[in-house]
Amino acid sequence: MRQLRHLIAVIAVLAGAVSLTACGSDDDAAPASSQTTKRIDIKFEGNSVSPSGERVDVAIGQPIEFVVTADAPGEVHVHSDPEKELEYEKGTTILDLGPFDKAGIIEVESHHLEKTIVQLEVK
Ligand SMILES: [Cu+2]
Repeated sequence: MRQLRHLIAVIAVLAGAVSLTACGSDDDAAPASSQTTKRIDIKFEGNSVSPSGERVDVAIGQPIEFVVTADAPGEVHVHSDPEKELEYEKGTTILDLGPFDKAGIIEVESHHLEKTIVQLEVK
């Protein structure tokens, strides 16, 4: 009986580790950094997106999350190095951009709409 309980505990730990690495994980996961997460709300509706080209300041090493609300699925293109394509679903999707470790301006675009969503000014 004791061994079985031990096995169950091991499985629970493994399951926890897997869910942490999964995409679009719940937002109750502990942040990797001590800096507060920068949350940017992005709303797609028809052929428009808001924000639309605004510049947003973020700190070097600061975790960044997009909270995307959309009426159709799509993806955002992050002009970081390396570049990232992040897909979102219809409804609300949380996209984790992770922190950036270099100063600079990173454009975030919707290629589908041919619009710049935000320019992240990392400094
Ligand atoms: Cu692009």
